[in-house]
Amino acid sequence: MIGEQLFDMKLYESDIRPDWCPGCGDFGALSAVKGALAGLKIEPHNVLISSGIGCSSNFPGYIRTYGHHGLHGRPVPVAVGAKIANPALTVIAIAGDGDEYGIGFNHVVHAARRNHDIKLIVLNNEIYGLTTGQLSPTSRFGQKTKTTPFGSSIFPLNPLSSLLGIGATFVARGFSGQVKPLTRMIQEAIKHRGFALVDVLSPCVTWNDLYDDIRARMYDLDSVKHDPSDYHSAMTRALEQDKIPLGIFYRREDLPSFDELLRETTGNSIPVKEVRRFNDIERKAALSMFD
Ligand SMILES: Cc1ncc(C[n+]2csc(CCOP(=O)(O)OP(=O)(O)O)c2C)c(N)n1
Ligand code: SF4
Ligand SMILES: [Mg+2]
Repeated sequence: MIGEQLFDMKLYESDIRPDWCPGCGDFGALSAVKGALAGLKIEPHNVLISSGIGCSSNFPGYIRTYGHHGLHGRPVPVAVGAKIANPALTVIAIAGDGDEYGIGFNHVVHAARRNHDIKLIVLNNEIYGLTTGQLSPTSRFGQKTKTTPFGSSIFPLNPLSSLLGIGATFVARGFSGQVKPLTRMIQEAIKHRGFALVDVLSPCVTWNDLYDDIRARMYDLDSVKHDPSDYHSAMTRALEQDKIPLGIFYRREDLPSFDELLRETTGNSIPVKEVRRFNDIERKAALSMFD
């Protein structure tokens, strides 16, 4: 057990220093996640952070919790499996817009639809950062990138309206330049019963510096007295183009999570000790697939 007084951000300090570019938005998101866990007094060994590939997906290395730095687009299925195997864990998938809204989007859709009790934090810089500036699913119409030198002719994916459309029970958008509100938002997502998306506008200062643009157009949903239980209002706000609303767009707590239903139907979840390790024959068979 950890003493109450020790729950501060230092508890989650990793030995590894982030190698993100100075000024990268992901630093703000890292502080917010640490602050959220400390505020909720969740011990590091009770947290799993599952990531994919990209600058943002280096996240698990920079925080002292359990972590899984996996394949591009696959943070969500790993998170879903871990949560089913060990319901006591707080499971958070963290990755970039390319990872989660591109190659991994099918997993996001189905995890949200089933209301798996995992939290998805997307560090959305509207670009492929790690691979040096190619078009991502959230890049803007007309945007010049390495793969669209004459400007993109594709309209961007709107993650918030998409997730609202398929029935996600918690949808929020934060800004890594505003760590305190983002911290509170992540805490609400963690406390939520079921799947939660927190889309974090997290500028890439090297390939797509959107700090000024975001600051000029953002506003707080609380300032317009938005009611997060109002689905139609949430969708209207999510579809806004000129301004950038920040906050919790939508939340409903009356639906059971997949994990609760699983426990109801099976009598219990799979006890951790019954999750078998591969034996030698199974391991050989699995490895032979790569021969
Ligand atoms: C299966 C697969 N396809 C493509 C890549 C190459 N790749 C590595 S990172 C990346 C995009 C990263 O963009 P994003 O997810 O937005 O993360 P960011 O670097 O912007 O944080 C791509 C396409 C890969 N590693 N694996
Ligand atoms: S390339 Fe962009 S996303 Fe990657 S660390 Fe640098 S600023 Fe951040
Ligand atoms: Mg990106």
